[in-house]
Amino acid sequence: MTDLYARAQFATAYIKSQTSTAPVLGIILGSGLGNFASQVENATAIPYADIPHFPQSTVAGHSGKLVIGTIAGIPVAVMQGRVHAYEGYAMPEVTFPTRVLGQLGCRSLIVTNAAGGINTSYTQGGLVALSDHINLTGTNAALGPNEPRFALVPGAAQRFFDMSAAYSRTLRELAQKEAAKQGIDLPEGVYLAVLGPSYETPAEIRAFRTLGADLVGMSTVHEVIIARHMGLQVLGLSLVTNMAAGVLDQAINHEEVMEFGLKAEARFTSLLLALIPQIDAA
Ligand code: CYT
Repeated sequence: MTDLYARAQFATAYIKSQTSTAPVLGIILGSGLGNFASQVENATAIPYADIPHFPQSTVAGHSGKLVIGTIAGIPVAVMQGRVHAYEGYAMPEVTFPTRVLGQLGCRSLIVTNAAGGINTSYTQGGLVALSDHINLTGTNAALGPNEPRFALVPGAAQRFFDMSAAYSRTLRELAQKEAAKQGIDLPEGVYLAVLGPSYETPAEIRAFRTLGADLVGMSTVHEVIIARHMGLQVLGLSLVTNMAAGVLDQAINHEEVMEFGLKAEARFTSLLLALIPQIDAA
């Protein structure tokens, strides 16, 4: 079975055989944010290893389970862990789970990640709502033959597709309002993606700041490109786990990235719990 669409359908059919819940919202949890999956009620947790064609994460802190159930009564599919291009996965594999979320019935997607703060007004442990992205990974998730059957809404899944409103203004406004209500600081920012796995150099970070980037990371943009190809609405949230290279006079390490995930967990969780029913209604 080489056809991407057929593989995605096969994986989707397997998942549907494991749960009667039909998710309308997908959530991809980034490094250090995986505990949010414990918020899912009436949960069916399916290890990625059990799902046909699903890629397996090799990174510490990415546990590799699809958790389907409800949050605040809304049927959701939560990806606890994702795979990255730097692990050696090809683009269709990195974005395979996003394709499957769409086929499961999701019409909105919340993508989250751990990112380095380039904008010096950000603080470690802070949350940022993505307003846009810059893809400097040197590749594109929609490479290869176009598959119109991936369209979830009329006009989607074209060969060339619009990215001018990749991060839904409506969902961003809901996030801003809810954050303000809860007293959570939620600035907006542009996420720049690199391939990784090396962290960036200080010279790269200075260059990225000049280019208009507020955050840097190694994920998200591929999933967002594929979500937009299919016609999903996207909300992007970054957790600033560290200031990017050269901003502070110190080295960057993965343990710090994980530690700040845990510290931000309460804010992240209460923001998302309140947002989910609003996104479903939007
Ligand atoms: N931090 C991070 N660069 C960083 O500085 N989490 C990803 C990429």
